[in-house]
Amino acid sequence: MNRSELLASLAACVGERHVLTAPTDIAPYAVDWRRKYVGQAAAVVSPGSTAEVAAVLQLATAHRIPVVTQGGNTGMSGGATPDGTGTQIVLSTRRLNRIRQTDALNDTIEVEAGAVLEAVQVAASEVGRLFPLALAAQGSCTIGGNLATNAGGTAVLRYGNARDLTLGLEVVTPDGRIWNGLRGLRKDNTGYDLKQLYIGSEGTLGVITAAVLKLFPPPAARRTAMLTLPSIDNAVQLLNRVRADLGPALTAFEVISAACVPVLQRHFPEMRWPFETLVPVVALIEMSDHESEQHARDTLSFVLEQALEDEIATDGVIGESVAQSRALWALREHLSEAQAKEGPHIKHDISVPISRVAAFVDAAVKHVQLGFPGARMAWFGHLGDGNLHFNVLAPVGTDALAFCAGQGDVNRLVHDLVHAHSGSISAEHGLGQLRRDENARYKDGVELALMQGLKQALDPLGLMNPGKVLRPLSAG
Ligand code: FAD
Ligand code: 2HG
Ligand code: ZN
Repeated sequence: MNRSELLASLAACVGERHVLTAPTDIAPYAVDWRRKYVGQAAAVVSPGSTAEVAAVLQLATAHRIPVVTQGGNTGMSGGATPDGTGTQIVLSTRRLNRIRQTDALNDTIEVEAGAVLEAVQVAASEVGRLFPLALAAQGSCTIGGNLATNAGGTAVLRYGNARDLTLGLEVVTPDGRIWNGLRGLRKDNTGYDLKQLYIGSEGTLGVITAAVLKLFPPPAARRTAMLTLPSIDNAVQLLNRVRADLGPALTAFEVISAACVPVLQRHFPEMRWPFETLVPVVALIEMSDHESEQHARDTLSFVLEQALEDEIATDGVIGESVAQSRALWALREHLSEAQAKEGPHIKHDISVPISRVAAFVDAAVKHVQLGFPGARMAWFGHLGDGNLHFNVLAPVGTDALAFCAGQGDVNRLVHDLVHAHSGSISAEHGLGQLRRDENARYKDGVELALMQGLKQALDPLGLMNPGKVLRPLSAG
């Protein structure tokens, strides 16, 4: 099939205006959010229904056309970017964005894969419920992308990651069959739990077209506090203490290292950093209270006072209003964008057992400093989940691109330490193309072989997002 036949056949599946073919129209779909990967695509196709997704995949299978599924294109691992051959098609889920139904009594919502996360949060709140998945990209990332990457974010500590929030899925298989697994059940032991395979599969096994997600009662009040700490060890101690004091009311425990602050201030000067002096670590704590605003405030004030009294923390502020709390969160949520504006840098999305976080950070800081003098370790992240973004920025005033040419050496140093601390080299962003080969270095051989077996069973022609997560079998 030549290109014009392909385009005509795709148009027959979804309608001509939902097939993009001009290079300028395709370009935004062929580059990732970080602008690290730039590919090419034969076309971008946007189905408007599950049946249309099935028709596109039947066509792709019949003519052996590789398909890269894309949601909001906010992924951090290059998973949604086509390769450079120009032979792959991008299947965009943007038009599959309906909220199909909410069932407040069952605490569930059924949504299509292209629904933007924030729209799902709003739909849940309209029926008096909370959909707790929360991340800084929530205004553009989609539920399909969230599930395909098993996204984490800032509320995992209390509510779990995307996997924990999913009860049912609808998936189109590579050969175009529709699996309706849209069950809203909390108990269902009728065989293999197939949805778990698709969650976190990064578009390599099939296209997720819809999901049934869990909802929760919204809290009566939310309060946020920011505390300054002399070390990461103190942050871990504080986490341990607030977990005991707040129990399930603790909904987020994030940390920000000192090197992040000047970068944030440089690129978002309008944001007010609440502390005069730069300290090694700042913790951002959020509690959700099911009693009242006053109860939330009193509880968090008590936690803060105790931490100061026992010299775990050195200073702290409490968001006195919703607006103040939002302002504290905004500082955390803009770190990623600030680092992107600072220039190319080397990302690590690691997790280690919480009991080993302090030892890991101390060792990583020491070794990177020794190996790459002047490099800025602007780490931050979800301490409550043992997940840090140990990002390494070029020394101030140096050529960032040249620095990033040494990414492999920095990755190796950091990831070897992660491995030595029994951790994971991809806690929440997925492997995509960024961490595929690095993962093969650390993953158990049997586990990798089982993963290859699953890929072969579910996508025998290797058409779904080839080259992401696993090396294509033919590549050895
Ligand atoms: P895309 O980028 O479009 O795709 C991501 C992967 O999923 C690709 O492999 C793609 O092929 C696959 N995919 C997409 N849709 C489907 C589908 N329907 N069926 C099958 N496969 C599909 N991530 C976190 O986990 N936690 C964070 O806190 C976080 N914060 C972020 C902050 C910022 C500022 C940014 C830019 C990103 C952040 N991310 C975070 C990363 C990103 O937002 C998440 O990975 C998100 O889940 C991706 O959703 P998306 O719709 O943009 O997916
Ligand atoms: C976050 O926690 C995201 O803000 C992005 O996962 C992390 O930019 C990063 O490295
Ligand atoms: Zn994160």
